[in-house]
Amino acid sequence: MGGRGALIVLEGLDRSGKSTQVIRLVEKLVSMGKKASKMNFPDRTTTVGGLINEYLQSGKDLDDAVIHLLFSANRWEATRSIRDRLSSGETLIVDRYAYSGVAFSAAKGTLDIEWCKGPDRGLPAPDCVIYLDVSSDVAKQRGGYGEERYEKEEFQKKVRTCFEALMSQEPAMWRRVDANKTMDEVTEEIEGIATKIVDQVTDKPIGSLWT
Ligand code: T5A
Ligand code: NA
Repeated sequence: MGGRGALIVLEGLDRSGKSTQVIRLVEKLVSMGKKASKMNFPDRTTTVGGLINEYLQSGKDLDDAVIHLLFSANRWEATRSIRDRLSSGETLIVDRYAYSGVAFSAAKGTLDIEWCKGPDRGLPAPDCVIYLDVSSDVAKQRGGYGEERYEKEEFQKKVRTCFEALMSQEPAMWRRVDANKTMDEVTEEIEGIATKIVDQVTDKPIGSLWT
């Protein structure tokens, strides 16, 4: 017993099933007697998050660099809480993080990946990123697709290419899960990965992202 909690991030294209799986994973860890909670980015409840929400709902137009920096600021707002909670032994399961930040901004073609990584350098580093790999055909059949700014097939293909580039830069950090499978199959695979990570990190210092 004792030691810090794990920072586990779920990433993937829109409709890959991240929010569904984050909730299930937290429930599983809690049922195993672990202290665990979920977080999500963007956090639309803060002042910065409100601007992001307006932008995503296509109401507000912002320069590509400006919205990129707002998404990053929205993570920096949470860093003290993330560090404190991990240190107190709580595991955090996070629905999107800086990888979505880079992949969605770089996919626009106006900003390169290295520039996009800049503002998120120094955030608490995840212990593992679980990538829910969904095909475009499957994603677009799932509920709600097409309502927000980025939910267009051509754009999602570019986002996928950016995620692949980020994965190839840090292969040891990422675990790829086939998210075309049923919810229960995906849940089982994620639980296997996450429960091991939780047990492995207790004595490790919290890392610093991309530094
Ligand atoms: N963004 C985000 C940036 O540009 N920069 C950033 O820095 C960040 C953090 C909003 C947008 O912001 C962009 C990326 C996004 O375009 P969001 O609020 O996380 O980000 O997006 P949401 O619209 O809330 O969520 P997603 O579209 O990403 O969906 P999820 O969470 O991947 O999928 P989920 O779990 O809600 O499932 C979608 C549907 O599919 C079903 C579910 O029941 C649901 O109906 N489903 C399955 N059906 C069959 N089989 C399965 N295995 C299924 N899993 C889920
Ligand atoms: Na979601």
